[in-house]
Amino acid sequence: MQCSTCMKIWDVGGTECPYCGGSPVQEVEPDWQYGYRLKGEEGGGIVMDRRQLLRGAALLGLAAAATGSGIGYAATRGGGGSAEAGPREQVAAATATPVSVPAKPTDVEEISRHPMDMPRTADYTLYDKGQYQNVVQRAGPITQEVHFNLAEVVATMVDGTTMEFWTFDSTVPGPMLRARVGDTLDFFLHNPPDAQMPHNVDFHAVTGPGGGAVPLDTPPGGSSNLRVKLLNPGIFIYHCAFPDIPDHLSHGMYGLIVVEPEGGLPPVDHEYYLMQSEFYTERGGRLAYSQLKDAGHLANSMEFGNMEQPTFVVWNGRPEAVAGHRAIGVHNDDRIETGQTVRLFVGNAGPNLVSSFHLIGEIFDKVYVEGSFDLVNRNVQTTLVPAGGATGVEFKAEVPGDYIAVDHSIFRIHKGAVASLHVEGEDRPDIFNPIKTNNLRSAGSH
Ligand SMILES: [Cu+2]
Repeated sequence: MQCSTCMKIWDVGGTECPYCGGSPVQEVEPDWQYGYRLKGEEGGGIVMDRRQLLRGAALLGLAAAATGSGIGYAATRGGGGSAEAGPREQVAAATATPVSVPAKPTDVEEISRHPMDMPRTADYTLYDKGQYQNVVQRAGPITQEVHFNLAEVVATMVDGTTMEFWTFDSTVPGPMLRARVGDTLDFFLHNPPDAQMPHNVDFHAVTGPGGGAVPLDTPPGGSSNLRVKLLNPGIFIYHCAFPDIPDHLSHGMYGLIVVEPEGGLPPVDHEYYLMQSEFYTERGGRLAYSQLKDAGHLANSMEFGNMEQPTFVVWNGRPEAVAGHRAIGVHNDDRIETGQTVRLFVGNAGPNLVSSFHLIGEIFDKVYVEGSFDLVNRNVQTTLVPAGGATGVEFKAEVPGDYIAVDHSIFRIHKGAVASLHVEGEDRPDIFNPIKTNNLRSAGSH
């Protein structure tokens, strides 16, 4: 059913909206492309003006450009982008526009931590105020003093749609830490006085009860300090584990800590930091993220978390965070050239879903299975990243063009799980040679 007043949808019947008490309510049914439609009416019964229609069609086009997904092809075929949009496009446009609560003013301009924003070395002795400082010449194990500042912020999830995030250092994911086995982590957690609640950190790299969570419980206005020795190498996640743990995890409180093996990791030309996670909102999981633009402020939903039906599944905090001008390899000081090697540190915070990590058009030459540097698999297409786990992958870029990293549970690209990577260089017809193509996509990669 759908409320005609607040436009929210629920599964079981009734004549009154359980959210706002409004009436009348209308019966809806699942729609193969857009999630739902008014029952039996194929878009009929939704009154729209021409401006709304065009806006909805434009949003679909944007989504297609960002994802390279089939949405765009279907929309073009059905007349999206023109004033002659068909009934399915009308439904899509209508679902993009209802606003229950207006978008809130944002506390940060960008919630996403860029994949390049990570330490290039494990040889620093201070992380503070967002900076990796005091790089040293390592002769053996070192002590790293690390300061995380907690921040509960409102930020943009998609254009016109805000959410509340709880963060380490104001981004999702939080800062990546990098040490070497045998190092000591002298960790400080600071919670500002205006915070709503306590937070902590459970480091999966830490040996000891709770991974440090309980001693790091930090109330608003407080700080805490835990000193640990890193006994095991690997790629680990960390996350807030203050009760209710699912509530804190699903607000964005996680990141990676890489503990390099003795002697360090083999050198590569480029390294990046990617982290998958889900966000659960009152809108549930019916719509594509592109249909949730201009949806106003979306409250977190424990109900949809319990049902494991995310609204968003994302790389680095929000849909399209690693695309367009924020894609990997498009920045002047970080071009990936053919012949160069790339390493991705990939975490999965969950809270619920297992990721089937795949880079379309590449084969991983090496996979550090489940984040362990001791188990290397080779020539892998797709690798599993468990919720609360991580992996590392390496590949050599041979053919220029645009590549897309996905969770190959593939409907999740509708929910935002797409990250783009660009490779430059001379064409390699000896490896990849389009003999006859039909140019169906004018915005092709190459
Ligand atoms: Cu927390």
